[in-house]
Amino acid sequence: MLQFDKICYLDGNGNLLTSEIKTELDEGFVKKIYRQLILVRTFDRKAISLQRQGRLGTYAPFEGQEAAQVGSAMALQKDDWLFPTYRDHAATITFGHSLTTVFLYWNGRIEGCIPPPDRKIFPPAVPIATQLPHATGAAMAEKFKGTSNAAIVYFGDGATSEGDFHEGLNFASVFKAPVVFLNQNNQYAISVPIERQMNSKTIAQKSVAYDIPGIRLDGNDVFAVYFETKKALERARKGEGPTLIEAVTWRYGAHTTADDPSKYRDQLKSDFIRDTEDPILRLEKYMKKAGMWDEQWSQQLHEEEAEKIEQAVKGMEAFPLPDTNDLFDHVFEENPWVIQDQKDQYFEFLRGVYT
Ligand SMILES: Cc1ncc(C[n+]2csc(CCOP(=O)(O)OP(=O)(O)O)c2C)c(N)n1
Ligand SMILES: [Mg+2]
Repeated sequence: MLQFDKICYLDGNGNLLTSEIKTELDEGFVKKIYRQLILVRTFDRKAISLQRQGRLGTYAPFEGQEAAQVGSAMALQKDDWLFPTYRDHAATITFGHSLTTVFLYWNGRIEGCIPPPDRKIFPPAVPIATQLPHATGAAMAEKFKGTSNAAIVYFGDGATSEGDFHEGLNFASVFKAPVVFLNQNNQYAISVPIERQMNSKTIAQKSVAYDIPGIRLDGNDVFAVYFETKKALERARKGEGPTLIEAVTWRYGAHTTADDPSKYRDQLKSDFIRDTEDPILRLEKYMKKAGMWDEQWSQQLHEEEAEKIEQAVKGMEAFPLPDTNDLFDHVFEENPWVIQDQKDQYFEFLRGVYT
């Protein structure tokens, strides 16, 4: 039996389990992580609220998974690549996507896929696992060009059952591509629990087939995620090839705002995980024990981050209305007849609605 123990640096009670990282945990750095965690959680809750008010389209929440995304994205360098899924906007925001842009994406706007000019962030992959071969390809290109840039690619537990997962890992292994495969094992693929879609006991063990390092860690421990991702990226930059990281975590909410998790999950389990494992609570506990906590600072920080979110919502809502042609005109240079037919029908429908 392959054994991949779950690495944990900071437990649910805010205790540091290793002295290895102590010197790197200066107060400014810890507070920076905390601020980012609050920013993204506030974003997530606001997005759900906007969707419920009809001001945002269907939305995929990540609450519970903040440490896995923020910790790993903070380990990146400016010229690295980031390949997200539809649930990884905490990572893309941390790496530099603007909040307004991410809101625009969830309002179905193509502008929501455009990263800042100095960041290489792909649009979220909705088809499961397709982004893994893309990331491997980008990493191979960086290697062929002789740079020290790396790529990180995010994907869920369900994605590891797709062919693209295996193709991405195999190519990365063969070509020693500088890519970190960051799996967030939130233990569900929509309503399918992990034990019903794989017999493997862990996702990390899948690294063995490709002879690359596999790390299993507590994905709600932002320190473990940050420091282990950093090590993996350093290996990648030195030419030592890819790493598969399994960050074990849990999404508190629904798969998307169109889903009802009470149909397939025990809410008590979710509540228990929130009480005992939450990434933000455990960091707060650590900061209190380490003498880094200041109630007034925290209160002000919450207000500042909430204000950033409000400004971003204003930015999204001030955006000019979309052009309906955009729905049809960006896949082919010239629309094939099936798409043209759909477009004609849709415009006819709209004429009916608005006349
Ligand atoms: C190729 C493909 N098949 C099926 C779907 C429908 N689908 C959307 S999300 C999802 C579950 C993915 O689960 P996981 O990889 O664990 O990611 P999570 O949603 O938990 O973050 C599925 C099957 C899809 N988007 N793409
Ligand atoms: Mg999942």
